[in-house]
Amino acid sequence: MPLPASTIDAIAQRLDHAARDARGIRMVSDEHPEMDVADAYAVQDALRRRRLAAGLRLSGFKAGLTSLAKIRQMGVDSPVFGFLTADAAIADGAEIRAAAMIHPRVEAEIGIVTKTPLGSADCGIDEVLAAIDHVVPALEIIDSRYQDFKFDLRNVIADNTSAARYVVGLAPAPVTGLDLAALEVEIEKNGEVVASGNGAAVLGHPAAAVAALARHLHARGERIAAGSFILSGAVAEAIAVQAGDVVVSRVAGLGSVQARFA
Ligand code: 0L1
Ligand code: MG
Repeated sequence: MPLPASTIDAIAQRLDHAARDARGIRMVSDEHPEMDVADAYAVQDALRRRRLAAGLRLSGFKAGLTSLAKIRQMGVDSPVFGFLTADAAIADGAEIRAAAMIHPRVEAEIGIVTKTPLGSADCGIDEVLAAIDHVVPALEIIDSRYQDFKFDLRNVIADNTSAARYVVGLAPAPVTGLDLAALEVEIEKNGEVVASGNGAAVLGHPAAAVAALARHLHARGERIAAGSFILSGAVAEAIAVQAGDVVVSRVAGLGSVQARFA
């Protein structure tokens, strides 16, 4: 039996307050062990409604758990999806207050901006590529609202897949002539390379993750609007950060993007 609407709204409020107060909370399933994945997306929808009702603007979507290693680790057969709001966008190199989050981590991603609406039951890589206006190096700052960054699939979906902030690089590039799967990425923390990856680490191709997002939204009666910003998924492991840290992602042939924590 699905969780009642009043319970869904109460859980969304709890998660929203945890993010607002930068205070880790216990997993939702501790109190609601019966919560399933459909309930969890209903909580995420309620969280989105709360934020839009508070005046925030939907700027796009994200795919998460997109590496085969993470998918296997979580024992799932599909990535997870979340929403982005415009207030969470940080200018390249601008200061990000670490204390406003609980335990932030940074992921290097390929950011995608759409030029046409996207979404169909059988959306695939070609449909995604045709809908892309430009791509750009991006960083996602994830911050689980759960204590110790510990959760399972339904809990992380309810928590909007740990979405917290994102940084969009300043050098947009047309997708024509670019092989997104072949893009090589190096991630530096405080001047030292700490991780590397490539586009293929994202479900084999970043557009495959966006296609999965488009199919997910289509199944829920929604599409990706033209002009949306999409975080396609991490190309390497997430890097834990604190005040004073600087993380740079360098994408060969595409430029770089920086997150500076204070
Ligand atoms: O964006 C991501 O891949 C993160 C998804 C949620 C899992 C996590 O917080 O590590
Ligand atoms: Mg991510």
